[in-house]
This record gives sequence, structure tokens and C-alpha cells, in this order.
Amino acid sequence: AVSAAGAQALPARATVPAGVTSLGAGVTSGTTASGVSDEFDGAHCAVGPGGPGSNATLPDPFTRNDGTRVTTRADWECRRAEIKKHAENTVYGAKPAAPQSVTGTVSRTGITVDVSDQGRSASFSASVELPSGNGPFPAVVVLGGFGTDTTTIKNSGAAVIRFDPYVAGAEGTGRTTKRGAFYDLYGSSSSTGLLVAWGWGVSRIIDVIERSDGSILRTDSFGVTGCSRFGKGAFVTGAFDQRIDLTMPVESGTAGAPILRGVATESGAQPLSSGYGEQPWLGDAFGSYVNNPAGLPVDTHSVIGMIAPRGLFLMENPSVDWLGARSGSVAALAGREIYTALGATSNISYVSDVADGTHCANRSEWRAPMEASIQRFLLGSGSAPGVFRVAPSKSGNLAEWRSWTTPTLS
Ligand code: MCU
Repeated sequence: AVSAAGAQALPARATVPAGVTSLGAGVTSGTTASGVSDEFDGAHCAVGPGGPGSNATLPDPFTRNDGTRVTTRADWECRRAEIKKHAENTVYGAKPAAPQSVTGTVSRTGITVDVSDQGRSASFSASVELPSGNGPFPAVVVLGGFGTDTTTIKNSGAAVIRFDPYVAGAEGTGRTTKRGAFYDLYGSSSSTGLLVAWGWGVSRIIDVIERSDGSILRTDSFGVTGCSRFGKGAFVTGAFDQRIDLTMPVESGTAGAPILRGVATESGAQPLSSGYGEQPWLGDAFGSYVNNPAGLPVDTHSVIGMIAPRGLFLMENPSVDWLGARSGSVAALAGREIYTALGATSNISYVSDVADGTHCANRSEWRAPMEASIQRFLLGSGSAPGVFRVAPSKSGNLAEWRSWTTPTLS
């Protein structure tokens, strides 16, 4: 039912008993285009202790904590759960299980979210821009107000949801004085960094849409994008919510897609100390790795593996050294090995051979792959672009960064 204000009122979300996947029983929206209906499909996986030892090159994403290697595609679900735990513990901080209650409204112009968990609550909103034509439309959440080609998103047939990440996690705070909706619920000294807090905000927007009647926005088809610091946010948002069918980080730099081990030595790239210290984007635990990235049990190629085999289109700018595009290309090359093992090589695209060197410019080179990605992963038509074009000036060599091979998974 649509109220006088044009917004659909949503039923309160049931409290989820411990051990039950948050959006399981009672949710009628079915699986997303990516085939996963949950924010996280590995809640049932037993994640044991252990992990790779210190390694100057990229840890083998296919070797489990217990030292065995994955052999089937089905194994990836629980290997992914191990990677997620390592990534939370050492890089980003933990993303809490879905909150006890999420309600809100979806209208043709905006979304409201009311969330509460363990006696604390917060509210926020985002604006909606619909494309032309008849809905319901898939939606791409655009983090932040700059550097995203929203015209191409709408021309491709998807709605744009403009979300200000700072309402979920503000910049300009110390690590024990964090602010925003996420920290209203989980505490101002939460050790979770802003990137996960931003992704948590997107996940709650998805909760509201998923529970709406689906007449304006589709309940099962979501993308995320953003540029620069919001490219970091888009990357992490896509990794930590498997309902997102398409992740499109733009010029994300250190703490985004580029391998952390790489930006530590790449000439001119933002150093890890700066990526950690400029804003509390990363979790507090990363402080121990700023001068020791070799000690990390994961790197961003593993985070790409959290997104795999869902749609991913990485966009980078080779003209600004600070953005670490060479390390970005290594992340994409190594991450693509995981897509290949899962039989989905063409679901990852990478384009950095762009002419305009302006940070966060709209680029003609990205238009066609973005359109094709939206059509394939959000609308289910056409084929995955599978483009991989690396700027020669910032082309990394995967062989220098790994000692593992890519298994053939049954
Ligand atoms: C690439 O993203 C960041 C970068 O990490 C920061 O060092 C710089 O201050 O801001 C960039 C950004 O978000 O630019 C809009």
C-alpha cells in the first residue's frame, strides 16, 4: 500500500534468533541476481584458527587456515568465511550481524531507514533518482556526491540511490570518538573502521528495499559505486554484502582495491601509515600492520575473492601516483585468478588505460563496460563485459607477487 506521502510503509523486521541467518525465513524476495539472498552466506561455516605465516608476497587465497587447499567451487563459501574473518580482524574491523530491527520507507524520491539493535537506535535517509521507463528498477547505491557517472547508470536502466556515507560514519574523528549511525549503535570507540560502517549503512538500505513491495525498486538487484575515498567504501561495501550483484569502485587508492603490500613500496602511492591515519577508514587493528603488511593473512586480492563470482568493475587512474594504480592492477590480476577458479573470469573487469588524468573525472572509456555490467548483473541481459585493460605506465606483474598456482576446481 502506498501512503498519502507516496511512501510504502514497511513491516517491522522480526528479531532474528542467534544462529539463524538474518534474512532467511520470512523474506519473500528470493535470491538476488547473483544467486545469494543473504548479506553473508557463510554464517554456518566453522572458521578455525590458523592462517598463512608472514609473507612478503600475496597469501594463497586457495589455502585454508588448516593448510588444505580448496578443491571444489562449493568450497569457496566457507573459505570465503575464513577470508572475511581475517579481513575483519586485521584490516577493516568487524561488521556486526544484521541488526534486530530495520524498518523504513521506499518512495520514488527517497528511502528512509530506522534501525535498532540491542536497545540502541538510529535513523537516516538517502535520495532516489529513477531512470525513464517503467519500473521496478534495480538500484545502484552511489556513495558520496562526486566522481560517479550517474547519467550512464540511469541510461543503463538502473535507479541511482544517493547515500551520504558520513551519516553512517563521519570523518574527522579520533578512533575512540567515532560518530554516525553505525557508531550510535555499536559505540564511538568501536574498533570497526569507517569503510565497514559505510557498507553497513548500504546494507540497511538494502534491507528496507528488500522488505518493500518491490513496486518502485526491485528487491533483488543491487549495485554500489563511488570514487576515491568512496571508491574504498564501494569496494568494502560490495565485499561485505553478498546481496550486491555489482561492485564498481573508482580510483580507490590505498585502503581500497590496490594490494596493501604493493602500495607500501609503489613510488608515490599513498603510504599505509597515511591510509590508516588520514581518517579512520580502516579498522583499529590495521595499526599493527602499517609497518608490517607482510604479516597480513590476507590482501585485497582476497577481498576481491569475497566479491567473486559476483560482478566487479574496477576503474583506476594511472596519472595520479598517489592512487597506487600499479598495485591496483596486481590486485585485479590476482583477484581474477579466483574468478577463473570459480568459472567466472568474465565477471571481473578492469580499466585503467584512460586518457583524462583528472581525479574522479567521468571517463568515456568506462561508459561501455559500466553499461554492459549494469545490464548483465542488474538487469540480466547481454553478457558480462570481461574487459581487462591496464595502462602500460602502471602495469604490475602478478608473477612477482605470488608463489601459488590457480587450482582447477570441480
Ligand atoms: C583516493 O582517495 C583519497 C585519498 O586516499 C586521500 O589521501 C585524499 O586525501 O583524498 C582522496 C579522496 O577521497 O579524494 C576525493
